[in-house]
Amino acid sequence: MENKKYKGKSTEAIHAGEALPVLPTGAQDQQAGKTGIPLLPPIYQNSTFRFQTAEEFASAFIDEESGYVYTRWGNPTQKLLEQKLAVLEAGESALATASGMGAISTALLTALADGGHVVAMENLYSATYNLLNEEFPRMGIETTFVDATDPNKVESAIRPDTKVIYLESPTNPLLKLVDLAACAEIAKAHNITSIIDNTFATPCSQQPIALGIDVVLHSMTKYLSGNGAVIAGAIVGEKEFIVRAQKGALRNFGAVISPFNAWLTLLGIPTLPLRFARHCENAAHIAAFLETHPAVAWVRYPGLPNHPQHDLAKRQMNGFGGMITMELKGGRAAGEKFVNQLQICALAVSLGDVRTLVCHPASTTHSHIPTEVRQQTGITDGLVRFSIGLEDSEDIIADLEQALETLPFYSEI
Ligand code: LCS
Repeated sequence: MENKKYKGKSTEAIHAGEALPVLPTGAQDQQAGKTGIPLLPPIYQNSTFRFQTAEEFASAFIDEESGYVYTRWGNPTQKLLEQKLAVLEAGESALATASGMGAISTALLTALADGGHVVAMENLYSATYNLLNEEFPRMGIETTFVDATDPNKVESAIRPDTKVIYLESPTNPLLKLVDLAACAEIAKAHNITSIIDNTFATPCSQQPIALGIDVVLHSMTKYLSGNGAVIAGAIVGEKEFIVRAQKGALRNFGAVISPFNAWLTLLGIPTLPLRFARHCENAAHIAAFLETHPAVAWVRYPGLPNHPQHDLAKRQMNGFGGMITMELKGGRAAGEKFVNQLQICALAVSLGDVRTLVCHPASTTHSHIPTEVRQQTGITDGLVRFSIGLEDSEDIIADLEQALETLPFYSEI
């Protein structure tokens, strides 16, 4: 493990994993005695690998560490990304996957290989909720959803057959936090695998494995790649778990990352610490602006002292992230009108992009859910979610201000 090799996250993000031996540039070049290896790791955009002899071929099947066989089983570009991820998340090993959902399903299928019950945070990312609420029950796997902001509620929901505690912190889109050290301790006491989706925080803000969590997941579609160009995911954990995930659920269900997407993600990670710091700085300015605006009912940002878990955020997070949620006073009509007026901020799902992205869940991602159900889970009609980008914050604030000023009730407040 390279975990303790570098003092800072930026050096890690740039150099970690790159000690991986680079495959020869080509037989002719080797024969010609040419020196020099690419500074930017090359992309191995191939599906299969050839061997010189039957013996070499056979031994690669027996001992997979001895060679690459087929890209669904492993590829040098994937491998380099995985080594970097393990270092960034202070884990033993990592696995890159085709998407965040590929990481989530692969990790859960691995931890629940013999069936069992899941205790999960309520208000998870919607597709994760659907996976646990709709897909897994068909395989005999039940989930109890609890308000994991209270670790006691997590412990109370544990049954004799519970195999997984599944968490997100901060949650999407309500930015609730979970005390990771407390939940990890509960999981250990009951011999249960603890899993957290660390997409919103990134390893720059929190390293759950250092707090005792077993498995960390990412949608690398978001901050890790940061370029808005890929769909990708990651699992980080103990080598034993990662090997089981790779040889089992990943290989057989097939949510394997393509070499090209692995390479594009490798291009993004070196700037993650710089980008994340700027996301945090911009979000802090914008949250402070929104908080004082008369058209806004409330603002939820872990860095604001009025966040119900601000003390936990200060203790657990090193940077409060780029996501902000707010409630407009005028409900759904205000939400729709507001987003229609925006000029710099883009109306789009996803997050972690260099551009500021805005989403009004009631009219888009959550429109299929009946109003009462949405209200119960906190997805209210005037809720707007921001993924604050890397533009100059005064430009984003000016865009938000002009859009807020067009709301019909603005002058009445
Ligand atoms: N986990 C979290 C916390 C997410 O926000 C998402 C996607 C995923 C996992 C799934 O990752 P994917 O498979 O898309 O790479 N979140 C999205 C969102 O909030 N809007 O669009 C996608």
